[in-house]
Amino acid sequence: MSYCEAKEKYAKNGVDTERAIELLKNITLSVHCWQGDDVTGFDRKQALSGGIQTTGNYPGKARTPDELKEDIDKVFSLVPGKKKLNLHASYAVFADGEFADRDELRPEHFAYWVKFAKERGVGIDFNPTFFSHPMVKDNLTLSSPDEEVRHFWVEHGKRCLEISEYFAEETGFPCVMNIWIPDGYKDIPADRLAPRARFKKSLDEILSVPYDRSKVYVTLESKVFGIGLESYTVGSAEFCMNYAACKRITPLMDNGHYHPTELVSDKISSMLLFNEKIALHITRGVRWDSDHVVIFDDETREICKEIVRNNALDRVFIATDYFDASINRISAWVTGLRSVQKALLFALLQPENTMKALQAESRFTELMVLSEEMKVMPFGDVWEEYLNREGVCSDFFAEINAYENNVLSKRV
Ligand code: RNT
Ligand code: ZN
Repeated sequence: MSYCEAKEKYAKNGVDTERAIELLKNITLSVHCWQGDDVTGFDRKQALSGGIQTTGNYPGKARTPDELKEDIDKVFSLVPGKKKLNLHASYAVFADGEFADRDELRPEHFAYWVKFAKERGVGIDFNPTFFSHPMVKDNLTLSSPDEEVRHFWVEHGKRCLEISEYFAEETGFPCVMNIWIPDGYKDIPADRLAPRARFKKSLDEILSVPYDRSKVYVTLESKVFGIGLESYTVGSAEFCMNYAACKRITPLMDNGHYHPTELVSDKISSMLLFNEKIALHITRGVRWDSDHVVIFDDETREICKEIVRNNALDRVFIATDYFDASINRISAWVTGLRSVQKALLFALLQPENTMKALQAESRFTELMVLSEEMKVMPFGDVWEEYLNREGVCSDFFAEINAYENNVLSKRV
């Protein structure tokens, strides 16, 4: 009943809720696996490094591939719409007694996840892991002046390209392979150029491996600073944007990776004008790149509005990237993913043509009034309807609680 009323109210504003629901159903979110275990992975289980940090010690963290798999299934069951699994190389699963270092990883080390993905009919995205490893020397990987270190990580990148292609072939879905390196300096460097030149050379070496560009989309993620790397990061915005443009790979913007008043929502349109595809890591930075759980806030909505009103749903790879260890991790995961979907739905329910026309006609008073009115439309009823149609419960806290009692609390 309430949905019918909501539908009518939206229709009066020229918005078709049925169309919005249909479009939302088909948007794929790339679900980051690392919320489940505080970015630990299975290959080395080293302390998290690279200037990123999880804080909190909530019980029930996944310790094994089977536990992580179980948790991901729980998350998938509570999140509507299309999903992909986003893995890091550090989540390789070895046979008993076997071990392969990052420069020797092979597709078979990810057969576990391919089986998982195939059984669930989802694709896999991938990330080489350039952190939490003894070969990260002085916080440097691909930009290291130590040739042994640099070479090790170039090899890692090459191995990951091969694994990404394997994911695409096995699952039938293209694989997005994202490169992010933590490299940088705590204090003012004497030479800003040489590390970037080495990073450029290393990327060229990695990308010299032939790969099928229709199956693997390589993305490059920039960053402004990291913890302990406050003064300089090698993979800055300018470096990554220019490199991606020259090499015709895909730029990736993480909204925690810019100065605090700089907004990714304002960057999307420019990036779309010059790139066939762009990629996003949706996160929530609180005072720094803290990777808080994404909520239904202004900037998440604004980012989604940009994707929708620029007609770019098929040109933006949307992934999540946050990790909170201070609350139930399944709940954190689900809340963040649902928030992105809510923001997408909210964007799909805007009378965008009317609003664009008001702007073009300089009717800014009316535009403001309409924008504010749209915020109090019965959005929740449409969201609820979407969840019902997808067969996903809207009150997921009870489910999470039961899962905590029956599964997570037993992990001691
Ligand atoms: C770090 C980057 C990067 C990582 C993940 C784990 O600041 O955002 O994307 O969060 O690869
Ligand atoms: Zn990121």
